[in-house]
Amino acid sequence: MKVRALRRIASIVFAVGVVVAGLGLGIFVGCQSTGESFSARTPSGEHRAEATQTISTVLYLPLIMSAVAPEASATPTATATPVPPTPTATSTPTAPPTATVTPTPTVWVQSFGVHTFNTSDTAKAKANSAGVRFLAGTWLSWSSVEPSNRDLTNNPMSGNWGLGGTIRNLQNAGFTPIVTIASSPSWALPTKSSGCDFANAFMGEFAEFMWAAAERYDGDGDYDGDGDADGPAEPEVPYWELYNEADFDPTNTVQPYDHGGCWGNRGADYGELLRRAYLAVTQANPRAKVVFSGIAYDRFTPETQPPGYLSPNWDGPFNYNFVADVFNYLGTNYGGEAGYPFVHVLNVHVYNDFRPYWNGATKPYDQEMLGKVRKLQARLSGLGVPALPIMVTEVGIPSEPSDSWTNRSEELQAVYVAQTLVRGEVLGLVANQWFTLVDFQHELGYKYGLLKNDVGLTEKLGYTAYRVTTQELDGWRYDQQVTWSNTSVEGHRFSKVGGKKIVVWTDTGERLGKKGTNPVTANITFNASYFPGVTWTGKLRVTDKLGGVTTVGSAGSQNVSVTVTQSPVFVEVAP
Ligand SMILES: [Ca+2]
Ligand SMILES: [Ca+2]
Ligand SMILES: [Ca+2]
Ligand SMILES: [Ca+2]
Repeated sequence: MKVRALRRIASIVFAVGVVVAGLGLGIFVGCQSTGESFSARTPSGEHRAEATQTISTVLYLPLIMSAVAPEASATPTATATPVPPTPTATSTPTAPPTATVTPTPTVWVQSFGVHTFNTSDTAKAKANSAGVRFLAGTWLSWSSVEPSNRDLTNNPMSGNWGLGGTIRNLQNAGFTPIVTIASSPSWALPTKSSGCDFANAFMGEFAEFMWAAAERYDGDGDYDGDGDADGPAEPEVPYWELYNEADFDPTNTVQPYDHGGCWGNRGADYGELLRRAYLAVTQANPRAKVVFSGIAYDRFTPETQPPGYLSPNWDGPFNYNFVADVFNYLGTNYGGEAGYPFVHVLNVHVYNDFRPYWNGATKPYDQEMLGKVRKLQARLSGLGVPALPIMVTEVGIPSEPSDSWTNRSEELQAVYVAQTLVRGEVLGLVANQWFTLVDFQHELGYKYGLLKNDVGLTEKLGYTAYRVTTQELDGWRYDQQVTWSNTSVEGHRFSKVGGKKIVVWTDTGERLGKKGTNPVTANITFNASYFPGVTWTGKLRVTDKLGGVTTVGSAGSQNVSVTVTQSPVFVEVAP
């Protein structure tokens, strides 16, 4: 079984609270040292990795596992039937109203997002044209705000704040930003920390920082919450993510390049951090949402990985039990306290290379992202954690280069873009961030972007697929999964008043581009029963991921056959 964990790099530019990071497979290592470079090879030579950190504050150490994966015997999990969002009943006032009671509309926003390091005007314009709603990749560094410890409780203006301009620019461009808290200040670090965690003695200081941040960025110009304006209104930050990939265990020694430090071996401490931050943020701004760290939740340490995990190929530094440790701590100590479980949104990263482990027991159900998110949900439910909305702050695949194990191409990337955006809507994600919008300089040349990092940010096929998918699904709510006898066919139906649309593709259960595997082509038949409530004509309009349209069938025919591949198509009854 050959495995090669390719070398990776990530460089981070930190400026005015925005970190520009390089990341591939969501493997995050927090690191605050600068100018550090390192490389490592396991004795077996099967794993190899190098990473170089150029600028520093936070280091991402993503890893592509180009591997011949052992067959995973995935543990069967309950197949959750997706429940379409139901409108909230609005009570009618019974007393004779003197004023008109306006029901508060339920704002429904689709999950389309990107993670981006590039927030240039061109990048923002292209993201907007592609239908992007959410932007992740903006960071607020605690160490930048408080390079030395300040009294933010009595004088919140004493912090070095600088996030407002960035947030305002993103919001003016039409995006909802997700701000990630990172990089603890040196005075709060535990011994050997790299900046991605802090010592327990500073929990109160962290809460103070989060309170001051949420109070400042709540849109009212009152920076200290005393009811008096202190300056210009700063833009409101709607989502605060607390550290990235906090399930990293810095004590893991599986692979020497995995250094840095987060919370993976300190689940209880992260639980305390979460509780303190949640209480502080919601006090300062009851509208703001506290988002769990986007956990890698793959490449688990050998000690913690669940039975059947893809060991040894996927061994890594992430603690499978981190989330359980967090919520067991909170449930045991604060389960009865107002605010439990002290987080508004759960958050997990999804990378296609690891999908075989997460697939549902029965194709075509719970494949890939659907499987990973639902298994995580089932696990938390088993721990007694109330159901939480979910966000995926990273999901992606590079368009190049290919290697001995994996074919990569713009075409395959575009296939994954369309599949991913659909699966995110199927799950009802709060936000679903493609990693990443624009290619970034990567030591091994991995191109995760939908746009090339050239002067004009040239659009790749993945960009077109993103735009077409959001256009096709704009305003369409997820309805249900639809199936055929061929279980390699994955189909999802969406609805609108008077309309049904089915997105369908084939899925082998294996990662895209895996050498030695062939994508499946299937001929499937549609008839009126697939489009309930829609007048059947015998003709179908089939739109591919790049926007090409064909009409198949003929007027009056009962059945229409369509050939499908791994590349998603959008199917509607044609007039
Ligand atoms: Ca302080
Ligand atoms: Ca305020
Ligand atoms: Ca004030
Ligand atoms: Ca406030």
